[in-house]
Amino acid sequence: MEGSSGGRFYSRNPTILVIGGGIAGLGAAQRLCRHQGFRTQLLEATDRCGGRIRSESAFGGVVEIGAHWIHGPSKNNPIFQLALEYGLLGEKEMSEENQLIEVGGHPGLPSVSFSSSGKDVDLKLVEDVANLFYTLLDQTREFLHMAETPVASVGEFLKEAIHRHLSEWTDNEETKKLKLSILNTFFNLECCVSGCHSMDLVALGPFGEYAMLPGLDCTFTEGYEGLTNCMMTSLPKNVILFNKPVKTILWNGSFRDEHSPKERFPVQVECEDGEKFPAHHVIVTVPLGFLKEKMTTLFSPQLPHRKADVIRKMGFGTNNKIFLEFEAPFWEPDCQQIQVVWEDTSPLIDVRAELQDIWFQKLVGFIVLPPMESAYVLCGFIAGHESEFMETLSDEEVRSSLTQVLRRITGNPQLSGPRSILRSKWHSAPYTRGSYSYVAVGSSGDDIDILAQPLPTDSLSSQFQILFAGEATHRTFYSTTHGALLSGWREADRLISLYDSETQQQKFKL
Ligand code: 6YU
Repeated sequence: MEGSSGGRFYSRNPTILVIGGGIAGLGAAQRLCRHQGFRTQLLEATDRCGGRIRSESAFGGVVEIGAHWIHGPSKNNPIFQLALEYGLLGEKEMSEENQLIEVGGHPGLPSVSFSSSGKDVDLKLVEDVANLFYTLLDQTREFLHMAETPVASVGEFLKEAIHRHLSEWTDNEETKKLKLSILNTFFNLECCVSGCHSMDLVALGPFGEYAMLPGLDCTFTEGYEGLTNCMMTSLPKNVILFNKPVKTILWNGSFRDEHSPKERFPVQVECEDGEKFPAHHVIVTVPLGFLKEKMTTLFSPQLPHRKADVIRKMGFGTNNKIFLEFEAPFWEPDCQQIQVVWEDTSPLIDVRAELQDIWFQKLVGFIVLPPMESAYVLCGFIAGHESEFMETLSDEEVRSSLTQVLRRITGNPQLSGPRSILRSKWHSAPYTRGSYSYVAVGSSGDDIDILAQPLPTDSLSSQFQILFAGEATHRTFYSTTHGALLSGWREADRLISLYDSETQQQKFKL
């Protein structure tokens, strides 16, 4: 059957492959499977769905190895809506009150702040420093639609502003030094939020384009993966093929399927195990980290220069979690967050030292997880090259270093260290190669749109052979689960509209 939109490849029952079973891929597959006539198949490299949504049973409870919160759980957040539909949220998370809270995307203040010499840092001082930091961070939004910015990065902007403030501080020298050390922790925290090594790598102009939704960030009591599990089980049997890492996507071709020899397909996907899947359309949802590493072998012919260039330029960094399990808590019962402040550090001074000796200084602190069966668990956050270095260490090395850190900050050399640890290793994960995307210096929101553009771009008669989804392709919600889900829906809808308009045209012709 010939037709205009798919050109010589038009079929009433197109074969559509979705590559990757994260939330973007599952979202796309769900929509496509509801459309009668589409033959949809999802190829996932690993033995599970969820991707960077990954909950593990540990310490007698559930911990999140990847995504942690629903950012902005309110009516316009599709993750929140889906979680409601599947009945995965508690009373408090669903409450109107919770949905109306606006926090501007900033993490809450710590319940306690420890310095590296074992002193409690005054929480009023921490609050003042936080106010300064977030006021300056909010000022970055002013540069959104400006043709030029005074400096290239968010980091440089913040540091220049802090320099100016410094001269107005009337505190004694010791307090000034401590304030700079606290600011250093907030810089490190922002690296975790943005998923980057340094805020000097994050572009200033487009930073304000990231959009926040109202609602107090909330978690899934039974684990985030409950959501992707529900999506997965809603799909017809045999749609998902596990352990099918895609090696090459051949496009702009004319391929046959041995089961229907008369048909021709413009794309053929080849897996690592040699199996081949001809298709009319492929929705690629693999992470930007994977694209950066493999784009030259993943696509044949190679991606157009413009898209390859964007993939190279865009930012994709590492944010990891380290869970520490204790027999008894050393923190107060009402403590929710523990901040760690390294004295004698400052965002205005670059540290030059071996990662081996300082990696743990990038750890911003811990959130206290709800008590588990018979364990007390802290979840630490660490971003950047230090986080990637941490992945190369053994569990025992990490446990031992962090025991020393905890003894130092609590001023208690006898403190019992964690009895076990568990951590994420997103940089080494072969099908992820990092945590999430950011808009790096030298790139912009337009680059995100270029990444999202289907291929080929030049020929109307064979358009939409390869479509791109995944968190890094969402211009305003990149780095989040809701951005990823919306991107999967966007690409599924693109194909649905193509075939719906084609069907209309066919009807008019009759
Ligand atoms: C959020 C949060 N959160 C913490 C940590 C991480 C992330 N995020 P996927 O990777 O899921 O799926 C791709 C699949 O493809 C996968 O299954 C692969 O196996 C497969 N694949 C790859 N190659 C293949 C091949 N060759 N063949 C076949 N299959 C292949 N998001 O909303 N709340 O709390 C966090 C957090 C440690 C690692 C997060 C959070 C990010 C999300 O997890 C992530 O975006 C989505 O899950 C991605 O889904 P996907 O389907 O696209 O890919 C101004 C400004 C600042 C901007 N930042 C704001 C802060 C927001 C981020 N906050 C994060 C915080 C945490 C703690």
